[in-house]
Amino acid sequence: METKRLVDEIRKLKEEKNALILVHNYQRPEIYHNIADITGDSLALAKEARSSNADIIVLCGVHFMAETAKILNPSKKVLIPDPNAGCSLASGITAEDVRMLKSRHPDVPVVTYVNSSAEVKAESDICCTSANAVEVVESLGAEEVIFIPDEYLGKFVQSKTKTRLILWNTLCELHMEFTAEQIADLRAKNDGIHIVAHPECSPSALAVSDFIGSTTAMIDHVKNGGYKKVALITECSMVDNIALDTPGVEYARICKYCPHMQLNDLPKVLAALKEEKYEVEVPEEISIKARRSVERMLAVGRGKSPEALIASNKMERKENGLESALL
Ligand code: CIZ
Repeated sequence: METKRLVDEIRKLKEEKNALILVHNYQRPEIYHNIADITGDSLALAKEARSSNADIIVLCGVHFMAETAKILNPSKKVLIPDPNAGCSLASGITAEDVRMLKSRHPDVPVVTYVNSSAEVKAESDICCTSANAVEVVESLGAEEVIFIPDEYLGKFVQSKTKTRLILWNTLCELHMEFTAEQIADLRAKNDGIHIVAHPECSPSALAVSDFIGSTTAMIDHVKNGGYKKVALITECSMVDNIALDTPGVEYARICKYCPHMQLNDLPKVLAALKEEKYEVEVPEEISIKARRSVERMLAVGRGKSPEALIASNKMERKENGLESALL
């Protein structure tokens, strides 16, 4: 009953305030299934935030996702229900670290996973998500690329591309915990189980998985695969969310809850809408540079060639007087 009251109040306030609620795949089921205008991975949420006409965007996810929404649509009020919802990857590298890497590897382009702060994005040439990391790296046509901050995602991308990657040593505190031994044990106990893993897991865990993909790719794979028994090697709320959508599939749960994603709940979303808190701000000079990196990623998704990117970068530099490490 309490859930229904909260959901009703949130939906009413959302209409009254012309708010858009964007919900990441890792959010609790009561958020994901009841109040979302859009659910998805950070790439999908970024695209929605960019094109939104809402006055307020409530980002149910972690801080870097809300920052990305603000960067892409700076005139909007962007709220996050719990300002402490961080990310071990985003806090594992600073803008100073990126400047140090660039000085050690001059002229090598920097590809940054969106799980990073606005300051780090601002120091980068282009962003990527786990859904498009290989495509983004290859779009640059470079022999060598600095790929930050997730070392395991970097190793996964390295296994798919001939471009040499220079990696950083930060890991996702959740995905790093899964081991090949756990997965082998799961297989031994569950005949015919299909193992679906996220590329933030260790190379040894990925080596014994059947499918590797971003959260959205994992969801699509399970929904369309016709599997009877599945284990998702990722965040547990996502397993809860897909399980509700795929009643015919049995899930063996060795997933883990992300302590940051779990901070958001319905009472906090209601408070966010009522009190218009916690507003996410990005200083303009950081925002302009970070937007360039995120927009370049979105351009790759629209099928722009590296040549087109570099040409638009040249034009941008002329117009804005911005420096770029891409050229
Ligand atoms: O990009 C995202 O949303 C994250 C954090 C994971 C994924 O694979 O979707």
